[in-house]
Amino acid sequence: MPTIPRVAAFHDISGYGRCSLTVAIPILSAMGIQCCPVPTAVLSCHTGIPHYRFFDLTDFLPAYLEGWEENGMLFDAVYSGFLGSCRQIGIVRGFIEKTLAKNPDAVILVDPVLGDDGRLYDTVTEDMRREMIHLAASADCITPNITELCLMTDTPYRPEEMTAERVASLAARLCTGRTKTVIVTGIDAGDEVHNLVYRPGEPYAVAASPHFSRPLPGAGDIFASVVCGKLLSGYTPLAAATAAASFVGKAAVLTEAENAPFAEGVLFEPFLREL
Ligand code: PXL
Repeated sequence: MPTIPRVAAFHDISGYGRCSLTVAIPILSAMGIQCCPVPTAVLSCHTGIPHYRFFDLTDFLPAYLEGWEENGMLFDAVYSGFLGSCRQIGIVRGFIEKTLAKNPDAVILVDPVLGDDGRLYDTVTEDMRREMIHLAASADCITPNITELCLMTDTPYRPEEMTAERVASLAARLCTGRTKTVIVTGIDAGDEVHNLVYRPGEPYAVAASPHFSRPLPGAGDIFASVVCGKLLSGYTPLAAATAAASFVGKAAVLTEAENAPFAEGVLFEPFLREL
């Protein structure tokens, strides 16, 4: 039987808007990786779209994961994104610890989904922000956007002051615990968007995509899902970030060319076979 890497993916499922599990599953599958979802919440659409309905699944998670444990299920990676409650963040930490005890080589990727454009998402509380900082320290690689970088380092959000050096020095503060790679996404750099890869003891590097003229919800989830798949395929963090920036860039160009409404998110499906 071919070895197909297996990822436990802790994200919500939003029925409309192309984010979280509805991007992680197709992207990982297209890369030849099995994505085993752990749905953290069910939403009718993501929280950036009006009239969303949100159902937190925290109470179901312990039994869900116990069922996996009783079957002895093993994972090559744990990948988390949008989490529905503070308690849930602790549950993900517990699952990471158990996974690493069984497979010390497992890749742990935490996308610390907290907010964008300088503010927390609707469902994210101050307690969740603090817990997310703990969770991030148990990951090999984290992928905060600029807002999340500021929220996690108690830094006022002033994107105009975010030079590459400043971003790298804030990223360095997040290299605690297990974390060896911080990829800061969505840095506005004029006609490009930069994603800065920081690893302690190495010069920082940048993976660029074209600049988008409007917010693209879900772009961070698409980016992190490609990074996850590429890290599992043996790419270096910079090569993984470069592949992710290129994929998001192509999808963003199409989204703008089609003038797709905000609620559609990023039109990525036509590019899946290129992964
Ligand atoms: O794209 C991040 C994300 C994921 N899941 C949900 C969200 C958001 C951002 O708004 O609302 C439910």
